[in-house]
Amino acid sequence: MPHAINTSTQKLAEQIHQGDTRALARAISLIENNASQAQDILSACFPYTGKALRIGITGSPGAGKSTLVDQLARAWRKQEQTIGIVAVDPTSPFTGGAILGDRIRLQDHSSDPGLYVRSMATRGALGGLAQATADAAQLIEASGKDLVLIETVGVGQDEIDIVRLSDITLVILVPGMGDDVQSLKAGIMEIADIFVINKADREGADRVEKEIRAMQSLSHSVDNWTPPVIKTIATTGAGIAELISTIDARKTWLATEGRMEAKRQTYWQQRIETMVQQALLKAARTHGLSTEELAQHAQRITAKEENPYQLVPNLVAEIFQHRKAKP
Ligand SMILES: Nc1nc2c(ncn2[C@@H]2O[C@H](COP(=O)(O)OP(=O)(O)OP(=O)(O)O)[C@@H](O)[C@H]2O)c(=O)[nH]1
Ligand SMILES: [Mg+2]
Repeated sequence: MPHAINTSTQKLAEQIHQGDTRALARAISLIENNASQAQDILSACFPYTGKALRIGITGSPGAGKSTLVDQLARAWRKQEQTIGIVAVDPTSPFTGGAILGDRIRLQDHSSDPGLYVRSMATRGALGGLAQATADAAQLIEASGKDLVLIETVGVGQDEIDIVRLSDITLVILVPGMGDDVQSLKAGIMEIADIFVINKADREGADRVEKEIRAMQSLSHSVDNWTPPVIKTIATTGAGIAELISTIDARKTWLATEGRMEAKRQTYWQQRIETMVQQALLKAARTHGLSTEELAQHAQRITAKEENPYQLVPNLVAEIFQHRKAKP
């Protein structure tokens, strides 16, 4: 049985829904810190979510993602669209000080209530950074933003997981810098709905485009959509208008034949599975999986005094017995 959500949590959710930025920031911090109210806040906010378009922006460190996001946000603000931006893992080992860059740009917009910017860098949250980001995006949606942009450095599994929660994914490439299409991970290439060649002011943009086209000619398009290739210069804003109309086209494409629903359904199916795993793990922690007890089990298992293949089914059985016993 779901338990009742306490009034202060309910109130926080209402404040978020009414667009209270401080309440939103506080709630995201609670999620990052894995606070006990986190699940209840998400639960209370859930009815207010599902209307925003989520756009993932991924690409190598320094590709110009933040500059591009900034340009997109400015353009959309002019169209009266409200926006939430989540910048994930700006503390990349490659660029180090980028978090400061995000903060500086954040201040640019701080007087605009239609724009909310947040950095996520905590890996301590239950389920890791990908889940904390997904949860933060949920809360931003609940605050009524039309668009949620998620910037992430596309290097690891975490980042790929983050991208999965987007409705539309932009993969940012740049000429030169050894950022050849072939050297990019296949996973990242497959998730692109739109390719952006940023820093098109540099030599080699045409070559990158040719490489993408060559790669695309080898694979057949899914559902009549071959990811378009857009060239941008994020520092000047060149190509941003074309990028926006391409995003609109993709949005229209998603809106037909139930594609958006199908995509979100796939996402939730995976997400529920992860959530169940975590809930079980959490229950197991109260049934002999505390760090100390784990160490004791490990010691006994190493000494052949205990069998891990019996221990685990027993632990799982205990969890379910406990669940059933509860009124
Ligand atoms: N020449 C040129 N420089 C650019 C362009 N876009 C961004 N830059 C510069 O590239 C650098 C990195 O830009 P960011 O927007 O911080 O890149 P990022 O991908 O967000 O970087 P990380 O978040 O650290 O991975 C900055 O100095 C930008 O001014 C562009 O189109 N042309
Ligand atoms: Mg950045």
